[in-house]
Amino acid sequence: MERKTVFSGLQPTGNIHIGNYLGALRNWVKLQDEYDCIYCVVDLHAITVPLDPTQFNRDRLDAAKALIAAGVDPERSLFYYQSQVPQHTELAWILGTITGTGQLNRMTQFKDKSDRAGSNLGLYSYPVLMAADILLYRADAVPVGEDQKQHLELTRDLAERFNHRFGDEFPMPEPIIPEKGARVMSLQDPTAKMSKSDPDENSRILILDDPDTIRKRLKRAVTDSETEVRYDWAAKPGVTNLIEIMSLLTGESVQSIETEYGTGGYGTFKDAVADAVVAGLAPIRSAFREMDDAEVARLMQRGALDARTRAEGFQQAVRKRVGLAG
Ligand code: AQP
Repeated sequence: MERKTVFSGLQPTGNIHIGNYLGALRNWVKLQDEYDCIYCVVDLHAITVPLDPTQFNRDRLDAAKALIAAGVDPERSLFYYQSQVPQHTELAWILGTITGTGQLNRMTQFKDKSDRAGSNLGLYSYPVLMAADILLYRADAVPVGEDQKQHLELTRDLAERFNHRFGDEFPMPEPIIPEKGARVMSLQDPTAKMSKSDPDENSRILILDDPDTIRKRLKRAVTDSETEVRYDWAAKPGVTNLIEIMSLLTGESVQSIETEYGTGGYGTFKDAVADAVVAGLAPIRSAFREMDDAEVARLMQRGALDARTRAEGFQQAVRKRVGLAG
């Protein structure tokens, strides 16, 4: 039986956090056993906010290295930089012509980010490029965190609209959202998601952070004025976030964490969460340090070459459908 296709992307903005890891990346790695996986460092999405080009170029390579260190296997998955496969932007333009501005105006991520970073056309049309990323390969499934649900709905709408207008071309991609970890919250404001672009560095733990930094950040994590370690998103979001992070990284159940740390005080509990995070991220840090930059750059070039060939086959069909072939 033919394997289903999975596509997902991650922005190389230099600070991949445990939200990205637990919400999306861990699923990427697991899915490689079963699916035909296409994973992309979505560098064109990242330049929608102001960046220093030299630093960004470094961050881009570091993101590729971090993803490989976390378990993305370029021998099993197609892995490359989005900007090196021009079919992504070509399809984004075509899909843009069938996207209503009313629908884009409702995208919550655009509203959040434009408030923080200022608005521009790239940020506004980001969800259309994301739809193109996914539809380009006719992906069946997309492993993402919960924050991307709305963008995936737009992708499905655009697929349907295109199929209706030009003939059946795109399958309907399904999100793969983990039951737990789909929305890891900020350590400083547990009502907001952990985010790369939060100006407060104490709000997140990066997958390459050293043990001291991890311990410091967790010590400072916002909890509440009670002392009980109990899983309750409504009443105790800070503590619940930490329980969930610990459970995901150790495999221990929420109930057994509650039983073990319930009345022992927040200090002891936070130390235990820090131990779990340090241990869970140690293999990624050490794999990252051992990696050779030139070798990764070579792998990314090879990935782009393969991706261009594959994307071009699909894109020819789209051109034909809209009258752009020949
Ligand atoms: N807090 C989170 N919890 C669970 N999953 C998350 N993701 C992001 N934040 C969380 C998932 O990580 C994948 C890669 O995300 P991205 O690089 O496209 O960035 P993003 O979704 O815009 O979120 P970030 O990383 O926090 O960046 P900013 O600050 O720019 O919003 C996606 O699958 C996402 O769902």
